Amino acid sequence: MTAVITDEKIPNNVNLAGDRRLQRALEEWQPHFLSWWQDMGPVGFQAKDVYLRTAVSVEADGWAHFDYVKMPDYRWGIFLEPKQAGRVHGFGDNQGQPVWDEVPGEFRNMLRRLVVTQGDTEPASVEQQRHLGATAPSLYDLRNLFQVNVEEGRHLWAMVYLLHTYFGRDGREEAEELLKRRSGDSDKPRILGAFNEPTPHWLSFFMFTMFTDRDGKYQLAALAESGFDPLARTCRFMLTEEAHHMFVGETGVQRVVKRACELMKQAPNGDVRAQGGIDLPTIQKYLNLHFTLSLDLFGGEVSSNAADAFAAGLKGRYKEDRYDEHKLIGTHYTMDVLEDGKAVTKDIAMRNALNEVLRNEYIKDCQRGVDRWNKTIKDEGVDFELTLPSHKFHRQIGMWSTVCATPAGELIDRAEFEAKKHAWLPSAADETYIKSLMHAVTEPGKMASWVAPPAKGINGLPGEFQYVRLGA
Ligand code: BYC
Ligand code: FE
Ligand code: FE
Repeated sequence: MTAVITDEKIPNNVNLAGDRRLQRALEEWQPHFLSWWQDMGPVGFQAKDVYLRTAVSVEADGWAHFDYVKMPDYRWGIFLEPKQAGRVHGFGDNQGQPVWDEVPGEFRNMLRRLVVTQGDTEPASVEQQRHLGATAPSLYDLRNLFQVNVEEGRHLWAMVYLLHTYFGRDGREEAEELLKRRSGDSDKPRILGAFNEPTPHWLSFFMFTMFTDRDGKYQLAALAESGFDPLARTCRFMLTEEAHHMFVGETGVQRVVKRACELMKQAPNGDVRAQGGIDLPTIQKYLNLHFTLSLDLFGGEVSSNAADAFAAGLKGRYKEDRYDEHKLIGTHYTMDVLEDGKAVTKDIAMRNALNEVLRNEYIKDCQRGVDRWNKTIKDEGVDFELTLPSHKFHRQIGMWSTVCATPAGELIDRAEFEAKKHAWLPSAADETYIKSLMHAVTEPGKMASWVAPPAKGINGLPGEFQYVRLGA
């Protein structure tokens, strides 16, 4: 069966109706996307009405249209920020030259690799989260999960649009491959490490949307600076949706933290677990895990790939506008590197240090979120502080992956790390405990024992709104 592609089915601002070639490519790809969604998307709930936000245009009143939708009927659209007349390269060797509307031949492979890597994370996250619907702590949370899932689906569409429109036959092949790799599959895994890790319960979902979606924010922001204009414009629009994903994560963890504090005060001996909550030291372990998995997503500390992508004008820094200098020739970045098993501070040629520069911007943003969690703890009158572990701790990519470190960043030997790691990272027993708490709560307005209610509902609606119609 060939799907009929219309503006009504695929809301867009890329003149899809007038582009026969793109229509034909998408008519072939869309049924494959839908069968991937059925096979690998959320388990269950596909026939239920979910109160979802759909982007129907890029205008202020069009990008957040709310209504009940059955997920398979979600209108996955294609939106690019409107073109800015006269835009020039903001950085790199071509700074000041007009941006490209077509793929420059010499950088084709590098650009395709960036688009494919970005595109691969989107369906990967949907696969990682596919079983969570069965144990949602409330209808509000269930709806937020599905909102994130359909939007990650749309982000896949965004990258597939670029592949189909600008990369010819190999673009179409890559678009098919994006539906064939599987998160965690040993034969055909997703490209980046963190996207092959399981998201087995809601604490890890909240940590993932806090820390891993935030990598998305920083990577998309770096690509939003691109001199390949269609990529820049696509990523700019994706960033509008990303804000909600990080909101789900930050407020999700904040509500778990708040509940832990309430239960600590209620229990005579402060035993949160005895009352069905998640204690703060356990929350710290999951923070350590998901933050460090996400640090890996920025790549190696010293990277010629990063230097090449910057030189070519394909991937910039976070908010290039903030900087005075955009060529980065002869400048340096002072950072810790590993030499003979020791951490030493060195000046690294700036272009080669750009992964670390972006990672450090990301860390600052994570710290702002952790500060807000600590404010919640303080407001509850509890004496405890959550902290971000060092960038040297528990790394699997880059120079620190070859050594062991404490969360404070002190290098230690492997035996000591192994002996202490369950004080720092979730143990099998922690995991069993967290899973034991995961039961679906389906009555509107009710919450699971381990999480506080949200401060407000979605789109101005009350907390007890029927965000998912389970009966229908
Ligand atoms: N896992 O020069 P290096 C999101 C590989 S999240 C596995 O150090 P480079 C989202 C690398 O590929 C945002 N392999 O790093 C969030 C290379 O392999 P080859 C996703 C890794 O290339 C939540 C080798 O190691 N977007 O949107 O400068 C839900 C040496 O690489 C990893 C992007 O990532 C890893 N973690 O930087 C949904 C943007 N790291 O070529 C969605 C596009 C490195 O030697 N991607 N390697 O075989 C990029 O800009 C870059 O590919 C990376 C890596 C920043 C990821
Ligand atoms: Fe995304
Ligand atoms: Fe996201």
